[in-house]
Amino acid sequence: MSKEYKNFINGEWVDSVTGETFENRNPANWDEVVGVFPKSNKEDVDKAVAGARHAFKEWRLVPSPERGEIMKKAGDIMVQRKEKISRVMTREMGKVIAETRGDTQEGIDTAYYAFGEGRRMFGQTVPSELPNKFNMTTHIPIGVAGLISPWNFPMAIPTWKIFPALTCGNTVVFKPASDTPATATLFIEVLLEAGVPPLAINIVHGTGTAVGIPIVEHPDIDLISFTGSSQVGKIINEKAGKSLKRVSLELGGKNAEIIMDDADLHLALEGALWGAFGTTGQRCTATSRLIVHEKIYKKFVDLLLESTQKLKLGNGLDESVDVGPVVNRGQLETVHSYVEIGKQEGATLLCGGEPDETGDLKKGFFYKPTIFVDVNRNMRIAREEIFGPVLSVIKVASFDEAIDVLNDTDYGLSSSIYTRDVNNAFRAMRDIQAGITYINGPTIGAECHMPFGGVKETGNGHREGGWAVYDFFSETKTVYVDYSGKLQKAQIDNR
Ligand code: UN1
Repeated sequence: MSKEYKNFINGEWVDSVTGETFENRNPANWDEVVGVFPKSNKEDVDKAVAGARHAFKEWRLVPSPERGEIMKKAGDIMVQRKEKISRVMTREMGKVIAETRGDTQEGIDTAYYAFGEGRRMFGQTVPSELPNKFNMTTHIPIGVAGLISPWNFPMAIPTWKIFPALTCGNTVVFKPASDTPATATLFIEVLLEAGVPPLAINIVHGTGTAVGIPIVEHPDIDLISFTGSSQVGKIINEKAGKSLKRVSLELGGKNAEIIMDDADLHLALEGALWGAFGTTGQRCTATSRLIVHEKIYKKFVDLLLESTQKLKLGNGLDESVDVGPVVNRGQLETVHSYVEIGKQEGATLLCGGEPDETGDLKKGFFYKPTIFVDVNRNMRIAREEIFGPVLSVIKVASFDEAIDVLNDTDYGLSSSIYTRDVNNAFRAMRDIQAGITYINGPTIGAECHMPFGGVKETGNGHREGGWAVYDFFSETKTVYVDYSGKLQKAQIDNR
């Protein structure tokens, strides 16, 4: 019997109004059902929003240091449950256990960061232009936050949204990706045990169309934070725009690593492997393009091929495995269709290029780590987000060409350059069009206390992570206190 899960709405664990359900299966072994979840719709969302709206009346008045302490407790509970959460996460989305432990750790770090922010929430005091008058800004809660998260970081990304949303005094209606509802549910259990008021946190399981869109369109939801594809992000922005909701979008990427001729090649190689094939390439920060200087191109490609062929595929619960499955059949098909496109476009397939169905692997959705060489910047495999273990290698003749190729994309999330030349490193920091640039590190590995987000079609200018996300989740209130005892007319009485 597989475990049956529920929504948490209006303070209660409940089925969906229709009683319909969906299954969540293990991508490493599709016969294994991880759990059965409520298939919800607009009516479930309405109930959740009503609960959250009600809870906001009191939660907004709880001092933010006290809210932060609840987040700290949540972090402490997650420390205790780190292994359990990580194993569930590997079972439901496939990435290897070392990485799901890292994902849970990122959630813990985000909790502890929220604890600190609860005591900061600084406003500013500013001199008034009039005598006997005092000016300041404060942060105030906004209302009900609608949070929609993806499946590739089933714990970290929900915590990036939920901890700051709650710490800032908002209440939450949360829809996790339908590929990773179990990890999300474990997180809600943690929050309730830590002391988040039950009505302040709601989880509604289901599809983007049946649950996500009603959240985005709901008149009683004040802000939306979404992580997912650029295509869906545009739809969300348009729909939310009708009611002028505040919207934070973290969308696609086509991240590149530049390897200059003066780079430490072994370091660059480790970075490329980790960036391209970690999480089976399913990160919005994944390295999907390698831009390699012609002087070291041949040597580097040989090293890359040799190391890639050593990567071990398998069930992520096996500690010796390097690369897990892709998340589901649809993703496997997308990845494979891009491989076909790459071949038709004239790129040379260096390795991989097909599913791995050896032995038990045929029970899941395993795809061999794939490298294309002789790629040029105009090919679709060099321009479109694939979200799988496919790496395109592009040869360049100079630093300037490398930067130009890197920037020649609709996206701008993460980026990386390996060089020992400090001048080029600083020019790269200035000239690369991306929200994140790593010098001598891979494109992945964001730390939770730093702003995270991108330029161009990667987002709409907001940042998650760090202090920046606390601005997104709170309203700036400007306050003037006139203690002169008389009417003072700004711009008139003082001129
Ligand atoms: C994502 O790729 O969706 O930088 C988030 C990283 C992670 C977060 C990535 N810490 O790779």
